[in-house]
Amino acid sequence: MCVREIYINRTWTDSQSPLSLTSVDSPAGRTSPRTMSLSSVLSADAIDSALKDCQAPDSFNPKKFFQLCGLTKKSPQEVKNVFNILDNDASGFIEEEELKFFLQRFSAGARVLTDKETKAFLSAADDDSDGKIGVDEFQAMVLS
Ligand SMILES: [Ca+2]
Ligand SMILES: [Ca+2]
Repeated sequence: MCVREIYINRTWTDSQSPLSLTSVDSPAGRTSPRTMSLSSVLSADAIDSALKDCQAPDSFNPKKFFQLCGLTKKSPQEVKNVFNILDNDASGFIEEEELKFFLQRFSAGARVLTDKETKAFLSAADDDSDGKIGVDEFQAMVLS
């Protein structure tokens, strides 16, 4: 009796599995195959101050934002890399729907642009008036 109790006790102890603490999978939506990230082009501090400057709705100014986040000092190739990140569906253009979430590409917690801001941004960059921003239009807007 006594031996059996000890045996049972020991068996239980040996087979006790550690509490399941396996890491939770990475948050949904962050697993894009496009691994290039804005933080590899721009400094986190610069992104921060650019985002802080346009926290209030309808205060977003694309030119000022590009200056504050340091993009205006980058090479055409780096600006193109940023364009590719903003072109979330890899269509070759930044469409209005992607433009709306522009700030969230810089920081997931940022706000969406208002309709007014989105349309003003689009028309400021859209030189050929096709309703979307091509890479040349993006580069021209940022670097001119
Ligand atoms: Ca696109
Ligand atoms: Ca265009």
